[in-house]
Amino acid sequence: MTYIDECKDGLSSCHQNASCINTPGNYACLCNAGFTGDGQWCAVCPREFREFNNSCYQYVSAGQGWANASNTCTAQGGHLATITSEDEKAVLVEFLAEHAHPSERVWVGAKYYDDKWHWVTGEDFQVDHFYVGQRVPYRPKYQYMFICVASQFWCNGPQNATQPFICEAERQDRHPQ
Ligand SMILES: [Ca+2]
Repeated sequence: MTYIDECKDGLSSCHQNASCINTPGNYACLCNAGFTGDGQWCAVCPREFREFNNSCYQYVSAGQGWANASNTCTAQGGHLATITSEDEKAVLVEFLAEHAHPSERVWVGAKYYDDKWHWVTGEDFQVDHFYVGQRVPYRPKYQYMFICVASQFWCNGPQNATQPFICEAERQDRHPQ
């Protein structure tokens, strides 16, 4: 009986962030410390998301209404992006500059009700970067927040507007707060 060392012979399908462990007749892939996955895929962010300045974001260019966009993010293990610090605001500006077209309006995870804005995650709404006159819905049904990529300002619109969006997910190597 001949043993093949799939690890040594480069025959394994382990992800670049995994270690290959040779076993008789087979091999196993184990994610390295700090990464999570099944060995074929090991990352700090869930699939579909990419790491960007220590966070996990995904830019979805195929436009959807706000509610569908929100569901799409949830189905992938995240939520529409929430902006809860000046740092995160800056990170998202950078992320959008890399992915979105300047003319685009991009949904994020805030909704207006009970006379104020709420993040979909329930995080405190503290950072404020609304465009002049946009902090209160421009029209009664304009209860959904988007970012104007060119100006970086926050604006509000109706949920059926078809726009690209940003999803955010927790890093898998950290415990969610
Ligand atoms: Ca966030």
